[in-house]
Amino acid sequence: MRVERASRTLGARVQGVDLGRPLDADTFDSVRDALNRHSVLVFPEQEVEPPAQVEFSARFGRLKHHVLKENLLPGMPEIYVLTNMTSQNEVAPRPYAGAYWHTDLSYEAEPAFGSVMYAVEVPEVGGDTMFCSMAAAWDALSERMKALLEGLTATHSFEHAYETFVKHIPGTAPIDRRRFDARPPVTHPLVHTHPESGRRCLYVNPGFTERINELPPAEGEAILAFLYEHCTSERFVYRHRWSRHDVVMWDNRATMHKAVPDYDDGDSRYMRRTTIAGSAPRG
Ligand SMILES: O=C(O)CCC(=O)C(=O)O
Repeated sequence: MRVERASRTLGARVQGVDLGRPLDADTFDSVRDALNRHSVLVFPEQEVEPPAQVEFSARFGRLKHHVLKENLLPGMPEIYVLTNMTSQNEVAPRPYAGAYWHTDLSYEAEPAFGSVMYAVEVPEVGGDTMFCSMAAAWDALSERMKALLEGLTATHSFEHAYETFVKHIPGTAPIDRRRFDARPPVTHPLVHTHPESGRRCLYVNPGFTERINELPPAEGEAILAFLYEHCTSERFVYRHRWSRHDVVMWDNRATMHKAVPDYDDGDSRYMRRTTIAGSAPRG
C-alpha cells in the first residue's frame, strides 16, 4: 500500500489496495492509520459492489441507516444513494445534494465517525467534492480566539440544512415532516478532541449548526460566520475531482465537506455512501 499526500493539510491517495475484497488485518490497520493522519483517503480505480462496500465500511464500526429512507438502496439500507438521476432509478433524486459545507450526521447525538463514497457515475465536468481540515483550522487560530471558543456548545439539527439550503434546490424530492421529527436538535461542544489522533478540532458546520448556545444570537452568528470563512479558506481545503470508480473515505470528526453543484443538469452523477457510527464528540 502506498500513500501520497494530496494537499498541504489533508487528503491522501492510496494505491495498491483492492477494496473489492476483504482486507487483511495489517492492510486494514494501515488504512485506519492513514485516515487518522490524512482525514480523507482516495482509492482510485476500484471495483466495489454494494456488499463489498458494506463489508469494508463495517470493519470500522456499526453502519448507520440514513434518516432519508427514500434514498436507501432497496434491500441494502446501509447504502445511501446520492444521485441527480430521475429515471431508471430506485431512489429519490437529490440533485446537488450536500452542496453546502457540513459534517455528516452532526445533527445526531452520536454523529458519524466516517463516510465511504463510491462513484458509480460521474458527470463529464464538475461535481467535485471539497473537504476542509477542522484540525488545521483550529491550530491556526490565535490563542485569544481559542480561549473564547473553548467550553462553548452549539445546537445542531437536520432541519436547519433543509430550511437554509436544501429546500431551495429545484428538483429535490420534498422531505417529509416525520424525518425532521425523527431527528430533534442536539448539542455538541464547539471544539472537541479527536478520539484517535488526539488533535483539537472545531465542530460546527453551516449545514447543521443552528446557533452557539451560550452567546446572544448576533454574537454567535458573527463568530460562526468568521469560523466558516476561516475553516474553508484554501490553505485548509482539499478538492477532489472524481473519476468513475473512485472510493473516497473521510473522517467526519476532523473535516467538513461540500459537493460542488456545477455540473450540467442532464449529466448523471450517482454515488453510493456508507456511514459509520461514531461516539459523541467530547469537549
Ligand atoms: O456527493 C458528494 O460529493 C458529497 C455528498 C455529501 O455531501 C454527503 O454524502 O454527505
